[in-house]
Amino acid sequence: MLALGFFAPRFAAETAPTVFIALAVLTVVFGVGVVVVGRRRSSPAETVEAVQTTVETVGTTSVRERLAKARATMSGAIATALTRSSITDETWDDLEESLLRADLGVATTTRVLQPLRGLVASKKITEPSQLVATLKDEMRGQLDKGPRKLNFDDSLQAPNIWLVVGVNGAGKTTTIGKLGAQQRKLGRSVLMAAGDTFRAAAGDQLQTWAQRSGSDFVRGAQGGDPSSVIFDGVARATAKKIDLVLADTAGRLQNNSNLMEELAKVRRVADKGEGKVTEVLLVIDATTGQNGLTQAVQFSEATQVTGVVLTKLDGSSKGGIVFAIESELGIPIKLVGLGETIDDLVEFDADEFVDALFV
Ligand SMILES: Nc1nc2c(ncn2[C@@H]2O[C@H](COP(=O)(O)OP(=O)(O)O)[C@@H](O)[C@H]2O)c(=O)[nH]1
Ligand SMILES: [Mg+2]
Repeated sequence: MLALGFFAPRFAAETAPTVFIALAVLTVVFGVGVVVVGRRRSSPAETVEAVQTTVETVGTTSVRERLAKARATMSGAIATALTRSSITDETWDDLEESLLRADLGVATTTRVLQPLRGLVASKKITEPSQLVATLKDEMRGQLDKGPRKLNFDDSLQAPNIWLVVGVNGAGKTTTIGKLGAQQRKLGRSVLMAAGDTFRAAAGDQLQTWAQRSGSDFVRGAQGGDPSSVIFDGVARATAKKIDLVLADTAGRLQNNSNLMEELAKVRRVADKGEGKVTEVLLVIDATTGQNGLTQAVQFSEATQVTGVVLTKLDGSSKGGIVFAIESELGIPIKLVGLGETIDDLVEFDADEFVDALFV
């Protein structure tokens, strides 16, 4: 202790200038570093992108950001593939692993990799970077089943009806809420029909969305016949010359009757009145994985699905199910849910989706 007390002041006096100089050097180096990084951030190309962002691509940027989780999953293994100096068995393992992790499923994974194996075997592709670029093209090619625009028949002298189906908790009611608010912004009048009579809370939830967006609202008794709620909704919309009926449905039923039979009936009854069903949207939770394909087949048989809404992509590292749904079933993915607010429902953009999955 004593020795320390004796040496410390001397040590400080002798080393102080050195420490000072070292600190000064550090400050300068760090300062230059900050300036360099700052400059890099505002390089010309990126400035242009930033300007465009404020004009048109606000949605795009946020979609990219919010797809970060999906991207992170794929890009790990793909980055590893890119670090290899040549295309080896491990490269194929890396790619396969990343595609399966993103939930493309075995069939789709095999299908997108098959042509690439041919190109590598015939030496048309020799570099890992070429391989990844071609994989990206191949994946884009699986997603060309447009049109993705929502069907709205302007010439109809009666309400357009958009039926929303899907399993419990997939995000049907939330999607109707967002969709209704967006359609109201487009200037269309909207009526929301609470065809999920399974829980009273489902009707309340939809009513809140209807009030928020300035939409009309129709509900029935709890446990009542969903078809009659939709029928009443269409009748009311016709009488009030409302443009669009958004029909919510249940993902499970009160009794043991078959959900698919019930939905088929809802669809028939909806078409029976004055209005016309111009869109049947199947809502699929992105975290569902390959089971989403089975759901798509079943719901499609019952209601002739015209488009898929993939929800919860903000919290999922999956979403690869969209490839199987489009390429195997030919049903276009029309919308993507990226959160719980009105602005969190965006049009599906295949190129952007594939881009987001890569580094
Ligand atoms: N993070 C996130 N949550 C969502 C999304 N869509 C729906 N949800 C949530 O998922 C839950 C179930 O949604 P709901 O609309 O009630 O499902 P429904 O049973 O199919 O009608 C709710 O907590 C919603 O807020 C989305 O795109 N992202
Ligand atoms: Mg619901």
